[in-house]
Order: sequence, then C-alpha cells, then structure tokens
Amino acid sequence: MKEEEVPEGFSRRVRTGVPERVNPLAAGVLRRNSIKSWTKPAPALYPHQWSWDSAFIALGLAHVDNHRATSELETLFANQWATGKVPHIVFNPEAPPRSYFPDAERWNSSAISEDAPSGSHTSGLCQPPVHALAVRRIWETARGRDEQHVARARRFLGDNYPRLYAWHRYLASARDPEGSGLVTIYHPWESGTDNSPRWDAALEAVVVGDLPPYERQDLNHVDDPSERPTDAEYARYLWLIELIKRARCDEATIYKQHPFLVKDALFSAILVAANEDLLEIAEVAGAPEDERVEISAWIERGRTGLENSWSSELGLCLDYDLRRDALLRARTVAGFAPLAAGAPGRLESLLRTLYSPDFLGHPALHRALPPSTSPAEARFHPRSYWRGPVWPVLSWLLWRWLAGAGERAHAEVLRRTALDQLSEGGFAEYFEPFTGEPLGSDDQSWTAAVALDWLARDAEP
Ligand code: 9WN
Repeated sequence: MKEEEVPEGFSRRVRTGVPERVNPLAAGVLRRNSIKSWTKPAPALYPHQWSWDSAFIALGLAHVDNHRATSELETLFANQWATGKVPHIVFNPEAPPRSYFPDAERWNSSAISEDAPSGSHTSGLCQPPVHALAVRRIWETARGRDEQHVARARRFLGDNYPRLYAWHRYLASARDPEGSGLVTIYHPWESGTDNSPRWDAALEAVVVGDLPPYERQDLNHVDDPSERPTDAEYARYLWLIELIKRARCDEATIYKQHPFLVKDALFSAILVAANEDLLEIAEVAGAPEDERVEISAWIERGRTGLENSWSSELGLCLDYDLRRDALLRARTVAGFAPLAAGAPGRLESLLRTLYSPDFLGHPALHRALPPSTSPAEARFHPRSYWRGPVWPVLSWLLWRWLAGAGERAHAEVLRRTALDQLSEGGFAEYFEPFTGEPLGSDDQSWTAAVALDWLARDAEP
C-alpha cells in the first residue's frame, strides 16, 4: 500500500492513531477530492467549488504543492462578480445530476444579474474572506524555497492583489453602507455557520411565501438527518434565495426590502484579519499608497465595529439584526471573533469565557476543543451541524487568533488537541463534542487542509 492510499473504512477512523500518519493521509484526501484546478469540499455531499473551503484548501496545499494552491484560488477568483463579490459556490458542470441543491439551474445567476460572470454558473451569495490568509501562506511557504518558487509566488501576488482588493472593497462598501466596520449578510449560508443559533431569532422572523418545488439532496449523504439543518430551516433558506433572485442580486434593493439583514461578527473579524494580510500582500505587489491607506482604515473600522458588538454580560461579542434593531444573543464560538483583531482590552474576558465550563472547561467534553455552540446554550445540540459539534476549521481559526494575540501556550495546546482529534477520528466534516464521533461527510477537504497547516508547525524551528 502506498503511503497516501486509504484502506476501506480508514477515512472514518485513522486506526493507527499516530499523528505522523496524518500528513500523508491529509494530502491524500485533497488529492482525491481534487478536480482539475480546484478541490471539492467533500467527495459526494459537496460536488462544487465553495469559496471559503477553497481558501482553507489553498492554505493547506501551500505546504505540499504551492502551484496547485495558487490554481485553487485562481479558479475561484476567475468567477468573481463585477461588483467584486466572490461567489460562495462555483458550480461544477460535471457534477452528477441531482447531487446538490440548490443547483446552478435554481440559481440561474447569469440570467438574473449582469454582475454575474457570463461563462460559468455561480451562486449569488458570498462567504467569509479567508482568501488573503491563504495568499499570505502561499507567499510564506514559497519564500522558504528556491528562487523560482519565490518569483512565481511574487507574480501570483502581483496578479491577484487587485482581485483581493476588489473583494474586500465590495465587503467594506456594499456590505457595510453604514460604515460600521461590520459586514452585513443576507443569508445564514453567507456566515458559513448555517444553522447556528446565532441566526435563530432573525430567521424565525422570515415568513416563507410560495416556493417553487424542490428536493433536498444533502440528506442522502449523511448517516442521520439530525446532523443536518431541519426542513423548516431549509424552507427559509430557499425562500431567502428566492427573494435575492427577485431582487436580481441588486445590493441596494436587497438592503431596502430583504427580511434577513444581519451584521455578522465572525465574518467581520475574519475580514479584519484578512485586511491585515492584504496590507502585506499590497506591499509585495507594490500597490498604490492610497489603497494601502484605505485598507488600514478598513482595519480600524473593523476593530471599532467588533468593540461595539461586545457583550460584557456574556464575555463574548454578538451579531446584530438590522431588521429588528436587536443584538442576537447566543453563546457560540463566533463570539470569540475579537481575538482575530488582537482583542485589545478584551483578551482577559475572552480567555475567561473560553476556559470556563461554557466552552473548553466543560467537564463532559471528549477533548478540550471549541464546540460550535456552547453546551450551556438551551439551543445546543451535540450532533446538529453548527449547533454544537466541533468543526476543525473553527479550531484552526481560534488557534491562529490565540497565537496572534500572544497566547502561544494556549494556542499550542489547542493545536495538539486538534491534531489528536483528527488522528483518532479522521478528516470528518465535524465531530460530536462529548464522544468525539465523526459526523457529516467523511474526507472533508478543509479538515485535511488545516491538518497540513498545523503539522507544518512541527517542522518549524
Ligand atoms: C451551504 C461546504 C459548505 C461550507 C459551509 C457549511 C456547508 C453548505 C450546505 O458546507 O454549507 O453553503 O449545503 O450545508 O456550512 O460552511 O462552506 O463545505
């Protein structure tokens, strides 16, 4: 058996439990999910290209195949909208029929909006902007190699800086006309944490109208429907898409009449971190001074926005429902978002919350890894998607933020614990927090990708 080959049943549980085995196995997952120049998030459940998945995938690939990492992002950015928006899904024309819903036909974006790319099919939503983090990782890993790698990466940064800048400018303007420093989302799918209790109150206010018929495909790919959002949630998800299509994806129209309009703290924090990386990329790419000044202003505005989202009562930051003019009260991992911006003045409170029994200090946790929703939340569910399970990509974000905030010892313990989880449970999409049972899809690409990034730390001096 070659190193990266996975015997039957092996993907659910990496039986050896030896962390050194994780590296070739993770690279193997990415190789098997790879289609030409991009990577499926999962073998069957997600047959198209997803935006923030691809960013994480590129970040992991940077360690094993820098060139393939660049093509992952280039394929995604080739489908950028005229507004600068990077679509949340680029549909794969070769995906098996009826494999994912809503599909390209249901979205029909190029027919409804002139801003959509005409030669391909994309969704009309977007997802958190992890891309600049990946581009920076591509640069860092190339710098450790020969001249040729450095020259190619420099070219890649130069070619792609304008696309990243346009993407971030879109988020700072169309998605924040108030200048609050916080990004507005139009759909829970834009948050990437779809059925998180973060969105319950805002979603409950959405009254579903006449929906064209549809058939869910996602339930065919998991063992148990409780691991996925409910039918009631799906009806609302699809109704919101219907409304966005009726608005022809026009931002001003959506802003005026859409029933789900929410300031997303996690998305906004990722944007702050991504803008910090964009500044570095701008430097390498020799970007104009006025653009660098603008990016710095976005960072400052983002920090202020996060500070204004702070809840002293919960020791976390919260999302904000623009339609009902109300904070969305939920204890979820997203509440640690200010850490992404260095958490000035809030670090102590955030660490207290993080290590309290509401999160990592919960006595029943299988491992001290962040449950997506606090077990102390009434709406917590240990098997249901973003309502409780541990998601390795969120552990990765928390790890990076802790390290960035100077909490290196905490970050290191988190990294090792997260690797132990993968070595025991394989590259699942998410994990039951009390038993460690792998849930959702097997062989999830971004889980493998963050493992590669974590393991690369072992090689560092
Ligand atoms: C809807 C691909 C995506 C992730 C999201 C995750 C899930 C899609 C779905 O899968 O969302 O976009 O069908 O449930 O919630 O974060 O990008 O892995």
